[in-house]
Amino acid sequence: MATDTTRSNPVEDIKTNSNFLRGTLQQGLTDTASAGLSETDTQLTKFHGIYQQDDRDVRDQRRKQMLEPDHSFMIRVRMPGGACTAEQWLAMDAIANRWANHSLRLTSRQAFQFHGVLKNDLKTSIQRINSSLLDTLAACGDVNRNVMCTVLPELSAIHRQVFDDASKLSTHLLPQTTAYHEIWLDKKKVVGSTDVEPIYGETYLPRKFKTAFAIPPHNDVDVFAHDLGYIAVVDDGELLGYNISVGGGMGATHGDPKTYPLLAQLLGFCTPDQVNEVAEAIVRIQHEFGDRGNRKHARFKYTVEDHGLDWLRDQLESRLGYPLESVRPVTFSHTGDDYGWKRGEDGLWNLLLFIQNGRILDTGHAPMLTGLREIAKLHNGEFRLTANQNVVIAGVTEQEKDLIVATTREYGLDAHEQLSKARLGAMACVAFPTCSLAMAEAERYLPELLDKIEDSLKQHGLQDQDINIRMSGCPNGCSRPYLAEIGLVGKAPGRYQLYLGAARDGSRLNRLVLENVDEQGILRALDQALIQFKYDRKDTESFGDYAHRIGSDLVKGGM
Ligand code: SRM
Ligand code: SF4
Repeated sequence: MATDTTRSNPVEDIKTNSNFLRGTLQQGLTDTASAGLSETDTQLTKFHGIYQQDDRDVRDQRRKQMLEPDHSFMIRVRMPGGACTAEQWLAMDAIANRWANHSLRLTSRQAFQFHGVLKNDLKTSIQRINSSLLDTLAACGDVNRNVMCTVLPELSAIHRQVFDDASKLSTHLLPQTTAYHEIWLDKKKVVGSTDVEPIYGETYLPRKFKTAFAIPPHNDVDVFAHDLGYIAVVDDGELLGYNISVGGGMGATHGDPKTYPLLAQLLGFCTPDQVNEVAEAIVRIQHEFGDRGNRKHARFKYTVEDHGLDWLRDQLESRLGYPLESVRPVTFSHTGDDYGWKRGEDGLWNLLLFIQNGRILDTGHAPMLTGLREIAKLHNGEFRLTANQNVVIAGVTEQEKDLIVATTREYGLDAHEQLSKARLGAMACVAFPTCSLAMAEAERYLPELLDKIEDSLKQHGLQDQDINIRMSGCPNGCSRPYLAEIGLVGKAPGRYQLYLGAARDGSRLNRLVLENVDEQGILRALDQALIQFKYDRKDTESFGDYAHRIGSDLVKGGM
């Protein structure tokens, strides 16, 4: 598809005319006639980490009653590498209870999300986030988003360096406009000062841009799903630098063959001190050459695909003024999280806990929100949110350990000790009722579907198999379903596209094998695939590799 670098889509105009992301937000926030904001301002709030949403469960009913949608807002906190202190955890918990829907949502990009915040409470919530020394700037919008970093705790020294590089890059690529501080934090603009966006300019990027840092052999961040990836190259305990990967992305649109998920490709190698300049040059290339005419073709993955890897390397090297070194050999072994206790080289302990679909709330049998609050009160280290919607209680001392174990038991936070591998490895996006783009359920439905898949696994003696299952409520792929051994992508209420066969190390996408299937169809197809897998697989072949080898024949007879 031809790339249009002229500015012709409406969001480009909104950005250009926004006075560096101000729009009419100040006025909109005080307008009591509506619980929402103007259409234009809802595009701009994204750059401030805020999405306007409405309760999809009551949308039709309200429309019939001639009422405006039941508006509220989602706030996403930017936290590089998903790290926060215990004190910050307590601050987030307080916001969730006071101004949001009494839940904290851990995202697939290591961030907190609050849902159900009313317009009137937005400013106070953002101020509280900032007074805890976290913020929401650039958590969404056409900019570099929250920079991800593996939570890998065992190699504490390397982790610290890589995490440091990720944090510095996050700061380096932040927007410079003072709009955020004026609107949310009541900071006065210095008289006579003008905004400068040295990297982004007034049009920012053509589309969102995502960066991740991984330390092999763990690929817990799904590095190849990112626009830009840094893959640590470590030799004899020393961080030599990073292999650079470019052009990954998950999003697609049903029925539009010009949109598709793509895995990132390896471009070259850079040293740790070159990380920021490499990223800045790549962002500038995307700024210049990304498609501003068509938002469905505006992600960096299409820029790379349209122009080619050699073109990109030439562009990059001419901006850097030096050639990139060649990619170094490294291998990944797996995606997903490793649960339980791990001791770091620094002698401190780290406990990775399972949070189903990232949703932390108090339920009768598991008052997890309260439990994690209690842990935050007694814990002196930090928390790290994982890229798989889970949490690590990090930097636990030997003395603290027993009390933390007892607290996890008391509040039902020890589920990783009992649940099936399939459930522990599963992930669903938010979808209904808050996501405006959801076509089918995901977070609210996957646990129930997993009960049935677990039955099938048990029936075939496969209950100990580690098969990775991800569900998204639409083809945008927020749970990275195209990188799952079993991927389910919402098509319509109760209906999904079934994908099979991704590699367990995150290096191969799965393939569409069945379209528009309901629960019965999914279970029948999986049951049939699992039986064949049981009898036909080679040695220790994973389900993903087996499904990839057999292809769509695996599910044909079951339909
Ligand atoms: Fe996402 C849009 C939720 C990770 C691809 N995503 C949305 C919105 C904001 C819907 C909207 O635009 O109105 C969803 C809000 C739902 C809600 O109610 O909270 C949403 N995305 C999420 C989260 C919360 C899913 C989750 O359950 O954890 C993740 C938040 C991450 C964060 O902290 O920043 C989330 N989204 C992802 C990922 C995974 C990743 O980045 O590793 C992807 C696929 C990777 C990629 O970007 O290619 C992803 N989200 C999208 C897309 C498709 C983009 C595209 O290239 O086509 C959209 C729609 C869009 O941008 O137009 C989208
Ligand atoms: Fe919403 Fe679709 Fe993302 Fe799920 S995949 S959160 S339904 S945009």
